[in-house]
Amino acid sequence: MALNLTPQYHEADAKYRAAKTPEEKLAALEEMWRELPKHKSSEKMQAELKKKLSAARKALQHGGPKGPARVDPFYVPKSGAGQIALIGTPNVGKSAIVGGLTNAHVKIADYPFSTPLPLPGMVPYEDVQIQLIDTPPVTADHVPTGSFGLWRSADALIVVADIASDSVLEDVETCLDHLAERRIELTDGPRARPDEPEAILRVPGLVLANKIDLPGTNDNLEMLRDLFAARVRIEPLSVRDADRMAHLPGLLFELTRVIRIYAKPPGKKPDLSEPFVLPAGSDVHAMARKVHRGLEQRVRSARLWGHGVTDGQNVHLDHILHDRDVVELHT
Ligand SMILES: Nc1nc2c(ncn2[C@@H]2O[C@H](COP(=O)(O)OP(=O)(O)O)[C@@H](O)[C@H]2O)c(=O)[nH]1
Ligand SMILES: [Mg+2]
Repeated sequence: MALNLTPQYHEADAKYRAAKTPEEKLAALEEMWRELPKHKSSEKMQAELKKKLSAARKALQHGGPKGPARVDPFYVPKSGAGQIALIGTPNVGKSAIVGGLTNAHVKIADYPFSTPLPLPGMVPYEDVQIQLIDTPPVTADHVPTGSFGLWRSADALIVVADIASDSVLEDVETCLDHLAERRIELTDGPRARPDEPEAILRVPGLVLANKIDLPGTNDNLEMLRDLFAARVRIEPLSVRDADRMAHLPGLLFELTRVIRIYAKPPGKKPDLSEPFVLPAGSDVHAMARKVHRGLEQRVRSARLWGHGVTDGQNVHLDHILHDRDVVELHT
């Protein structure tokens, strides 16, 4: 039987080979483990991966054979429909955004470096939750240790800028440069999964031009757009503006590039209580695998309610699904 490794597995494998720190290695291995099909023909790979995982965990706990105990405080386990990390220079409003959308106890302060470690919160959007991570600031000549691993593993990245600041252009450039140095570019399209370690990683992302409520910021926004709009999407924001904040969860969901699919047991009503969350572009086959590992081998046909089909239409297993589709699987 073929192993049928997913593109996500190959991407995680590439990350593992490119990993420079024990934290990055472990994060990549954990991703590989999640993505590895767990069936008979992959038993050998499973065993090898388990060995590597336990070695990587030990290396982290002990800091190597002789070193002191060490846990990476920058490693944030993924949770919810997607993980989005903020990047920004000091005082741009990163913590205010996370504090405004989630229950995380962020510290919002008008002095710099008030956020020493990444702090995740969960943003509710319709029937899913999106993980949004507040982070310590970057400056032109400083990137907090550990940021790199987070930037690579996050599903999406948001550069936060203070549009009222005289240095807003340099600040955005600083963030994009730090990413570029680590071979990361923000994209309006899907996450691109390079096979070779040296390839540029394209991560869904945008710039939030925050504090648009402050006077005289429209000129800066225009300048920012003139300079950067060709490279990256720019969205104005004000944490003080309830309407703009209310639009943010939808924007975050868009960035995660996932779709929500509901399962309908044959002869019953669809289960709308909790969606299956899949990468955009997934087909019925991927849905079956998500419902139950191994089910994808047994599913023979499917009926679909939703985007671009008549209700209950029979579709092929390679039919590409859309957000909010309802699928009935037949084995
Ligand atoms: N006027 C205005 N002030 C904001 C906005 N967002 C954040 N602030 C203020 O900017 C300062 C820095 O915010 P903070 O979230 O701590 O920035 P961080 O360093 O990027 O995490 C605080 O005094 C916030 O109250 C906004 O949209 N408008
Ligand atoms: Mg902060």
